[in-house]
Amino acid sequence: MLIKQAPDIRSSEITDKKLYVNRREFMRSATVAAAAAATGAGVLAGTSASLEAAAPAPHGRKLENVQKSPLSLTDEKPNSWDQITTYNNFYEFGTDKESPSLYAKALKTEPWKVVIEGECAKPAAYQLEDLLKGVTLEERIYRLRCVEAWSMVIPWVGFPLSEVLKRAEPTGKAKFVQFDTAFDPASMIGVRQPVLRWPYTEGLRMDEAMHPLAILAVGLYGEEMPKQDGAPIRLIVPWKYGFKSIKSIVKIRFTERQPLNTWQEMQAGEYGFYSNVNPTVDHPRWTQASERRIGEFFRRKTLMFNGYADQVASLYTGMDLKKNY
Ligand SMILES: Nc1nc2c(c(=O)[nH]1)N[C@H]1C(S)=C(S)[C@@H](COP(=O)(O)O)O[C@H]1N2
Ligand SMILES: [Mo]
Repeated sequence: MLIKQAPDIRSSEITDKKLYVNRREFMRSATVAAAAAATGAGVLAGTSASLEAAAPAPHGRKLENVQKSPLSLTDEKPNSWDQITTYNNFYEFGTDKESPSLYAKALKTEPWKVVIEGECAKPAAYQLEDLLKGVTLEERIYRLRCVEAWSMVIPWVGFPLSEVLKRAEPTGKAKFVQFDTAFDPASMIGVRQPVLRWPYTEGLRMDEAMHPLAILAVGLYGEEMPKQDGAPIRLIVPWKYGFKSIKSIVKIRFTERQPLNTWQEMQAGEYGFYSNVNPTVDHPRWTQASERRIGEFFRRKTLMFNGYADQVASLYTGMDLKKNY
């Protein structure tokens, strides 16, 4: 990745950056900027993990037979393993970005059961291995845009959510799908406080859930999912704000009525059910027109539906996206 040469960085920009970057990350990039100034180098390969996309490395178990997908981004460089696994939102393990990487280790992910229930002909309680039988794992390199206005590019490994949903044979009454995260106060230090209503719950409309871009992810960078990123199985809906992409799923439920997702229940004026990435609808407390890509110095423009408009805009024809935020 190219690092902007130190002489081009105005001190006002550095001050601005301090306001929105967490302290640890600022210190890291400030160190690199200083090193660049000292050596006169514009590119410092390998100087800092936060600035170099790490090649797949043996952090966990390698996933076998992962296929490339034509639905992956090809023109944006993925964030590094280090960035993706140390800057997380996973409130079950604390509300700051570093806590999940420190505390999610306590989560016991084997064995793992996923219950599929509600409006379907074939409800079942699957062991994870059985749920994954017959699915082809694909690498899906997607943008992830948090409602807090930061973003990353992440090489997930997963498979279409639709495959699991179809297997359950949803009935005509199944209009929505609800997802629940595990709730285990013994291993999740965050759930001992009523920060959110637990278990963390999310939902999608049926046609959104069936869309080919919506995946269940079990890994990243070709390896099994790190716990802080939602092991052993999580949802990824790349055109919606990150909080829709619920982690460590234990239940999938077909419903007739729209589920009440956790963040909407917390603060309905700020977080809706749809939560499509939309640069024209600001969060009441900050702009959504731009975002900070983790590892980059300057903000970039946020794209409608997080850049996936060609694929998903038709799901919302006729809807007022300012009302249905
Ligand atoms: N169960 C659960 N899922 C969750 C969250 C959470 O706190 N709990 N945070 C969400 C938010 S706000 C974001 S931005 C993404 C972050 O995913 P990442 O940490 O793997 O980048 O996870 C989402 N899924
Ligand atoms: Mo988020």
